[in-house]
Amino acid sequence: MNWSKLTDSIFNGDIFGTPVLVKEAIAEGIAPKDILEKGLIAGMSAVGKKFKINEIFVPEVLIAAKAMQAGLTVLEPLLAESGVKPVAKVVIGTVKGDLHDIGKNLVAMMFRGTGFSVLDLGIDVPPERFIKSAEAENAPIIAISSLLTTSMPSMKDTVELLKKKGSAARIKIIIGGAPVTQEYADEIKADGYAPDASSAVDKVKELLGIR
Ligand code: B1M
Repeated sequence: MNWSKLTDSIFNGDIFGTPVLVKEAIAEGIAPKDILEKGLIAGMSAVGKKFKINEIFVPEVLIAAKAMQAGLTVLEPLLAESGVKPVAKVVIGTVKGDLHDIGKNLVAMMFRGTGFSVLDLGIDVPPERFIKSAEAENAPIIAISSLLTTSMPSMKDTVELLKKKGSAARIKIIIGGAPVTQEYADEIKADGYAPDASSAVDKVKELLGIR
């Protein structure tokens, strides 16, 4: 298998070519786990690296994520059969009072693209829902996005509500979004902050002790 063909097809956002290459790899008898890790995830990691250093921008990342999704659609039933375990589950959403979801979707795609399982609660998510969902899904991470200074206090409410729960010891909260800063995360005692989608993945891996 020529892995660079598959990673390039993700990097270039080739929505039609990626599933074809995945099907070819399956036909060659390559393990679904290898196709996922050496092809799709490697391609998306390359996208994340370029995005982080401003060599590519949001539109390219969204298109790459679509190509990744197209490849995953072919691979997903086989992965389920072969028992490839997701890295961990992330419950993600946009904070209560806030309808912005483009950045949150990008963060969710980056998590999916790097092997995490994601439960996306959508927009306008109240603190109780974040916590109940993470508890019910046994997810170790809640990822909260906010684009409005007026909706940021609901992040604080979520952190405070979690601290009152028995599940607080095993659930960590990471926050982000244009007006959010590391200082704000420290102030509200969130476990982590990330300025962009690929840093969010790095931060969650760091919090979970995953290399
Ligand atoms: Co709104 N809006 N908007 N808006 N909007 C902003 C955010 C604003 C800065 C525009 C401005 O005034 N200059 C301003 C907020 C001001 C403030 O609070 N400081 C604003 C306002 C005021 C409003 C309304 C109140 C306007 C009104 O109705 N009067 C209203 C609020 C509605 C509501 O939410 N209750 C409103 C509505 C809207 C639209 C519906 C029209 C639309 C949203 C469409 C949608 O999301 N589906 C919209 C848009 C598009 C914007 C701007 C123009 C673009 C936001 C965006 O998608 N950026 C925005 C101005 C701007 O940012 N230039 C603006 C691209 C996206 C990829 O970036 O979301 O920052 P971003 O995500 C980044 C990082 O922040 C980070 O990763 C992403 C990329 O790597 N990140 C995380 C995000 N979440 C993360 C979570 C993490 C980690 C990283 O961990 C969990």
